[in-house]
Order: sequence, then structure tokens, then C-alpha cells
Amino acid sequence: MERSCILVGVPVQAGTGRRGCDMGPNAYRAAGLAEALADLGHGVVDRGNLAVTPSAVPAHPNPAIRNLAEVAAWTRHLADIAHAEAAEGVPIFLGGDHSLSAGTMTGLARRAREEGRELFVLWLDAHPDMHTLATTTSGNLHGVPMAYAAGIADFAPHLPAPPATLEPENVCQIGLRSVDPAEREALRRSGICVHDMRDVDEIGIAPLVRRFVERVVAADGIVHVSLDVDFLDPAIAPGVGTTVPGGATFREAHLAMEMLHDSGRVRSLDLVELNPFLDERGRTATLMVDLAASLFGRRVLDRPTPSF
Ligand code: EXY
Ligand code: MN
Ligand code: MN
Ligand code: MN
Repeated sequence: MERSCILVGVPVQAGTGRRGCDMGPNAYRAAGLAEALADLGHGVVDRGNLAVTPSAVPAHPNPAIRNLAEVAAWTRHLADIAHAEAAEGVPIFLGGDHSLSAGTMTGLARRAREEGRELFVLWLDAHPDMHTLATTTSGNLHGVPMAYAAGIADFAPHLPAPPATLEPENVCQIGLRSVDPAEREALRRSGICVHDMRDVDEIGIAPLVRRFVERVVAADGIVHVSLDVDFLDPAIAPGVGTTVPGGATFREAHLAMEMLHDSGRVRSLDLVELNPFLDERGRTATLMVDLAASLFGRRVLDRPTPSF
């Protein structure tokens, strides 16, 4: 029985310094995400939008940190939701800013551990999001989810203790072009496989994705894809608050999605950082929906056969 796609709206913007990401989940719905997946033969269940009630958490001495209690509440809740939804479905988390991935990735890691499977993460982003609460200078907690989920630092007692963490060796980041000094050092120590846009230019997206998929297959692993809008070049994806010039092209992004689909290993997806307030007539939301459709089997020449 093929797994259904489970849409989970995560209207969080507490991890960014600007408003707008909270409108992301409904923008994906307006852009036809559910219909695009159903047209490919997948079952689709929409859980609606989640909500949390922040409770007080111990303050961190870094005065820059913003909205810690709300991000802590989302992290705790999303770890439970991701763990539950991944039991029988393919959860697709509709952000909302990238801080949501602290919860989704740790909940998915717990589920994978319980099933005896190795979880791999393909992180498509201009940024590594590898800050700790001590190193962030902006205080925007969408810059920390990978450091949290990979367990490279202790975030307790300010964020909840993760139920499980990723193996850094099982994480591959592609698209980097804005890395802070503290993140560069953290990445070097972590063992995470990182590819900046120069690697994409020189080696090409296909060999990079193929190498990642080969590692997943060798370990009989499963894949979580975390797709940040700012992975894409701002010229084709303006609807995001952290644009960085020199991003992935339309075809580089689609090819990565198509190759991941063909692997048959993808079990979950984050779509993050869409800010409809900054978009242009929904074209960024539409592009992200089209990329999700490529990830779930859309082909121009042959009908996809669901492979998970
Ligand atoms: N590294 C910068 C910071 O920590 O503020 C920029 C972070 C942008 C994070 C977006 C989600 O990718
Ligand atoms: Mn990000
Ligand atoms: Mn980013
Ligand atoms: Mn398929």
C-alpha cells in the first residue's frame, strides 16, 4: 500500500526577524499543492495548520535571541507530530521559517531509529543554519535548526532535549553561499557533507545528488528533504526574506527533485521560508509546488508510478 502524502501546515515566523512566513502554508494550498500531488496518483491528507501555546523557558544570556519560548514550543510539538505522521505517511511540512526543521528532523530521527532505518537529510539552502544559541548574532532562530538536529551543541534548557538526533555524516548540504564564521567552524568539526554553489557550478547538481543517493542506497536508508526557498536564485524565487544572489537555477532544482524521486527513498519533506508578502503574484509558491511535484513523480514524458 503506497503511503499517502500528509500536508502539515506550520505557520511559524518566530525564527525570523520579519513577518510573512506565517502565510506560507495557505499560499502552498492556494498554489495547488494537494491537487498536484493527487494528479500524480498519491493519496493526500491535509491536517490543516498547527498552533502552539508558548510556555516560559529559561532565558539564554545571548541578548540577541528572539522568540525563544515560541520556537521551543514549536520544536517540542513538531518533534511529536513528525514522529507520529512518519509512521504510515509521507509528511510534508509547509512552513513557516526554517526553525521548524529543528522539530521535524528530530522527530523523524526518532521514528527512523525505532524502525531500525538510517535517516539521511538533503539540505537545500543558501545557509547551513548551524548556529548555536551562543554564536548567533542576529538572534533569529531559523539559523540554528541544523546545529540543533545534528546534536553539535547542547541547547538545553532553553530548547527541549531532542528525542533523537541526526548522524552528521548522513547530512548533505547543497547550495551554500552565505556562511557565518562560527558556522564555518561548526561545519568543519561536524562531519556534515557540504557543497557550496561553486561545487554546483564546477561539478554539477547531478553528480552531487547522485553521490548522496548512492550513500543512502548503500545504507538502505531513507531521506528527508529540507528545501529552503533561498536555495533558489532570487530571480526565480523572490518570495523569501533571506535572498542571496547566485542560487540554483530552475532546472538544477527540478533535476535534484527528479533524481530524488527516482531513488524511491524520500519519506518526508520540509518546504520552508516562503514569505507570500514578498512574493510576486504567487510565482515563488507556484515554483515550490512544482518542485514538490517533481519530487513526487511529475514527468513530462511518462506517467510516474508511485514508488513509496
Ligand atoms: N546566518 C544568518 C543568521 O544566523 O541570521 C542568516 C540565517 C538565515 C537562515 C535562513 C533559513 O535559512
Ligand atoms: Mn534555512
Ligand atoms: Mn536559507
Ligand atoms: Mn512516485
